[in-house]
Amino acid sequence: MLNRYGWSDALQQQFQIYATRDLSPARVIIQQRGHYVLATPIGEATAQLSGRFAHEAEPGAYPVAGDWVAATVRQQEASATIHHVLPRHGAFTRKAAGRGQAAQVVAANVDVALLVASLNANLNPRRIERYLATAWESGATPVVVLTKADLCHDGGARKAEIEAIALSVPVHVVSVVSGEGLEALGESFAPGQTAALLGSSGVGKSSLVNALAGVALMATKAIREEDARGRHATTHRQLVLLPNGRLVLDTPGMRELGLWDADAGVATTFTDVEALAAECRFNDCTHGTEPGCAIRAALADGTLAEDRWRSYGKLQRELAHLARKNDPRERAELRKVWIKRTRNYRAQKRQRMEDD
Ligand SMILES: Nc1nc2c(ncn2[C@@H]2O[C@H](COP(=O)(O)OP(=O)(O)OP(=O)(O)O)[C@@H](O)[C@H]2O)c(=O)[nH]1
Ligand SMILES: [Mg+2]
Ligand SMILES: [Zn+2]
Repeated sequence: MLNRYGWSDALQQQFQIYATRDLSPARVIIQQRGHYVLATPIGEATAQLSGRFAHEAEPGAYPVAGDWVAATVRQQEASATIHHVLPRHGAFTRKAAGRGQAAQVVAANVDVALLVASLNANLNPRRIERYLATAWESGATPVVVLTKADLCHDGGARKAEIEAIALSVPVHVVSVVSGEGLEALGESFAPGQTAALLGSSGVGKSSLVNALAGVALMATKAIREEDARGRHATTHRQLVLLPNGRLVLDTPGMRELGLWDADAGVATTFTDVEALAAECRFNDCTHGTEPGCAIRAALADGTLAEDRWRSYGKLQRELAHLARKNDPRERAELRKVWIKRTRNYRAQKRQRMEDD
């Protein structure tokens, strides 16, 4: 039972310290305001925190969907009590609501982050760039999923545009209406691995879970397609075991989740350089000898500093180089570059706020 939920020898080892008592390993499959459902060795059970855990644990240590826990299970009542949370990997956190407040963990033990955006809405490459940076930072491997292909006539071009910024990250174009791309998406990670669906409300995350599961497990809600605004159909987090042996974790849309302030506008470390490049006469300007090159003009009049331009070029080359490789060490390097990039951006943003 637990093997299907991703239980492994490594987890078994971590569990040894609890195995002496009458505790069983279990995985949190539903989390909704202090109410839990666990997958346990003897089936599903509703669960509560032990009084001691609730009393002693830091808020960030409370179990979330995807967590492995040590619990006492009462078979007759199909109920359980959670006593400990096993160490996490691949955790997604929601940024603190205010100063001095702890960041909140929203999903744990995520191997793959499915970054979902709709081809129907305004597809924002900058936003996807930030999703990617956050995913790398979490320790999960990102995959980009572009949904509602049936509503978009230039899906191929959109895909190419996103592939250009996603570097080595795979980009899937899918539709739950036509079935396009669903099988490939379902097999883009291994059986026993956990993928979390992350993306704005209404992009079709729950619809994907239902299509992959082959049954309507999750409620979905129609959106006003004219402005593509979602209505927060999903309010809890749920881990679903698919018929093909993969696990997907559905989450509420990100605006509510607050993972990224998706509406606040997105930027990367080199927004100034990117804004300049957008002014070049030719879309594919290489900033070499083309006429009407805004980058060369800015370098000439000093608006753009030489060293800033050089470090931009260096980062681009670094990313392009890493993207061509695909072994784990190079992947780790790529992850570091993304993290550095995000940190720089955050530092700049802080600096700007302090300057104001
Ligand atoms: N045409 C079309 N509509 C889709 C597709 N996928 C989802 N939809 C529709 O998009 C709307 C929103 O889908 P949901 O699955 O509820 O979106 P969600 O991302 O789970 O939204 P939240 O739970 O609010 O975060 C529903 O009306 C779906 O029927 C698709 O591939 N094609
Ligand atoms: Mg949903
Ligand atoms: Zn140029």
